[in-house]
Amino acid sequence: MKRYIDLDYEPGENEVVAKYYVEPIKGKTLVEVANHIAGESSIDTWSTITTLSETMKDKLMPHVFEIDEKKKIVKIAYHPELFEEGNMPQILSAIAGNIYGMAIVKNLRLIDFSLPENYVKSFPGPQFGISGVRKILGVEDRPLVGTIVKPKVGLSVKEHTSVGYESWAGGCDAVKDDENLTSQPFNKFEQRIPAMLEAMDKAKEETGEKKVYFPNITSSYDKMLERYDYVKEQGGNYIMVDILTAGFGALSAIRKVSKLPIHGHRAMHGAITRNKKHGMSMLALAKISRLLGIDTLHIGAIFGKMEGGKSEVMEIEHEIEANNKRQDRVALKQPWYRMKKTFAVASGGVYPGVVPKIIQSMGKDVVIQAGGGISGHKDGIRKGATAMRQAVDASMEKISLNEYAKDHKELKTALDQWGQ
Ligand code: CAP
Ligand code: MG
Repeated sequence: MKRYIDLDYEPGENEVVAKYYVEPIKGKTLVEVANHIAGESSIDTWSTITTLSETMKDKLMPHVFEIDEKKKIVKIAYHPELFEEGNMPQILSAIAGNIYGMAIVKNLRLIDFSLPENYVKSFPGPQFGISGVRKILGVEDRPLVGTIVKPKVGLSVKEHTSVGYESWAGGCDAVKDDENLTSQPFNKFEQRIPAMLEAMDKAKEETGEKKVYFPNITSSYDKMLERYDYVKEQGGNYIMVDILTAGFGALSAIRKVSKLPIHGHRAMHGAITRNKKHGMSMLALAKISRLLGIDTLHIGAIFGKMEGGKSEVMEIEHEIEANNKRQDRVALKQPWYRMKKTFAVASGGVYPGVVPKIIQSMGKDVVIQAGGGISGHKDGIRKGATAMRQAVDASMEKISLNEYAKDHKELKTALDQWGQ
């Protein structure tokens, strides 16, 4: 019996809506599988069960209200009481849980979802958001420029600090640890933080600019808490979490405690997002990140070394910067009520030559991050950072990079080195 299929059903304002790409295994129809997905993600199991009263069944049953056989798209509306407010792990265990492993499913991808007002409001969202981060840096009218200390791991605290200092002094607004650097024998967290903050202060004084440092606190929750406290105590102004490897529960807890902005690194997202027929879209992960309170989030650089096409990245950016307008939730346009906006981070294989293209696609509300594209500059890290800032300045002034490079030699060197 296809109990949950109801193509005339119109989801209510208070329901959770999920959109999936569904490929049944051979011998099963899309309708059949959609019905099972709806049941397994909510009130049902494989056998006929009688424990749930008819009243509760009728109340909580999911509704498959759209099936596109050609595109293999299925939309399901879920009763709000199936979920717990403020509990992202629970929501995901339902709409992105067991269903991936069902034997009758060949491929399944959560493309998008939309939450009703009470659920959106049960999540904190970013504490600072685009405007708050801009305020900390006193930069309103251009993209922010950041770097990742390279190599990812292997540098001593002294070497790490020197890369940080040179990058800030050369023009970076933000310097961050890499995703796999936390506290290793050659570079201990407790030693790195005060050294980096001292270097940041020095660069601040010398340049007259404000600066931020994203120390990677990723670990088990208790350890992250300790590390957050330590960063705060040392006078730090940001923290960074690898949001997927650390887990959404831990991230939620850190967001509750933190008085500092949170940089969200998406390491491991490729395992979930990359296969376009399976897993979850980056769009869905980005929405989750905004709800959970990420201030700056990696979403792809379009022109860099990592996979991620232009339309996809732009759609994600649009969503994490979307405002409070009421939109059509059935069409999966999430109204964000008063939730602050997440700053998009373009990163991965970025260098000065691609900066104008990034700004053209993503606008000025973007953090442009270059690791190798700064540290690899022929004339050193400081010049590398300067070249990146020059590329941003040229773009904002709408001057071509070649033109600007005529009297900005750091940029000239970078263009000769890596092209455009
Ligand atoms: C970039 C980076 C970032 C990636 C992550 C790296 O370094 O530090 O972690 O950008 O990918 O380790 O690759 P480079 P994404 O600038 O030297 O490439 O931004 O797509 O999440
Ligand atoms: Mg990295």
